[in-house]
Amino acid sequence: MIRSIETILADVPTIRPHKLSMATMSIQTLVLVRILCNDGIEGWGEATTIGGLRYGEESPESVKINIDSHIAPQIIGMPADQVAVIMRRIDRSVQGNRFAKCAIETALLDAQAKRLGIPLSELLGGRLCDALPVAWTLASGDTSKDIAEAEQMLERRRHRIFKLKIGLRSVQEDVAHVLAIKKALGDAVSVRVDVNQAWSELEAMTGIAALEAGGIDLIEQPVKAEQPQAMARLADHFSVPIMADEVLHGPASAFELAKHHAADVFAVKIAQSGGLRPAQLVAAIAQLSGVALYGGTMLEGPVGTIASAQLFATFPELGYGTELFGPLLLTEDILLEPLVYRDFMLQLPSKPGLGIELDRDKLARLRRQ
Ligand code: MUC
Ligand code: MG
Repeated sequence: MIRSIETILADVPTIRPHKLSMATMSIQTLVLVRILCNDGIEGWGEATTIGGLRYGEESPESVKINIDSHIAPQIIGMPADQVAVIMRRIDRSVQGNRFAKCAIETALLDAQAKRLGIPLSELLGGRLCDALPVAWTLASGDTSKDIAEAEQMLERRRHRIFKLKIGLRSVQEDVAHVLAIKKALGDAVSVRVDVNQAWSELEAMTGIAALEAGGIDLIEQPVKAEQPQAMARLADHFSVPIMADEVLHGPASAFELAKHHAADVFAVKIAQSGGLRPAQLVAAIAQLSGVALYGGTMLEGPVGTIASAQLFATFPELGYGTELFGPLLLTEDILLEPLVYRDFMLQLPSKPGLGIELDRDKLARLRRQ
């Protein structure tokens, strides 16, 4: 039986300002959900987002109040091992709130996998690999700082895929910034861009043409999420792959995007999808329609990061790797044993459930009162 559900907000400073087209982050607010069951088993989930309400339509505070007021009261007392029944009850009575649903579902699946003594990936169909490639996002806003940061990552064998955040400056300035970084890093690394919806379709035509000619490997969400037809035209026009991110809100939108071939690649995010099982459907739709996959992040801490990894490790194809670096952007780790990043890959734990253990003292210190 579910005994209690607690939603915790913890503000953790980032290692440097992280500049996106819609927000500059200097703090990340981790949104953590802890579900305690009558058999003593505890499950953890995460609903962290980016920039308050600047990125998505759920804020850390709205997730907390909606779980505390509308979701927890409905499911406390339900049999904790009936995860599908619990999630159906929530889906029938709560519109939207995909991040909140993801955190609850993750916590329930973590508890259930611990109960069964298996890693979460086994509950999700079975692990196909033990480590996942991880990209790093260069977003200091300064070309030479970004190059130095990338060189350091290469030297430490932590990342060899780099995603550049652009869209704040003019198209010409952004293109110059990206191509300078690509030139400095050379052909052995993959350089990609995330425009975070900042371009008009015309700007995208100019910008992508220059980036494609300069050897950039992937263009993420160049235009507004409300313009999937423009995405489709861009995907049709260019040979450099176009990736859907903000436009992708779970299985129904994945189906629409795939039907109209509005993207060559999907950035699958568990919270944007509404949970691990919906994200699994997004991946299935992609696979069936010939869309490639990328494991996305909302810059979650270790709970959401490893939950995502447990799912992505079950994908038969993950052509563009992942960007599961969220914990590395934070100045504080909330795990007793930090996640292992080695040889450009995030290593999956083999312990039951998510396979991690939270540092309760650390969390008690960081959590909002
Ligand atoms: C996004 O839009 O992809 C992922 C990496 C990063 O730096 O920001 C996020 C969100
Ligand atoms: Mg993105």
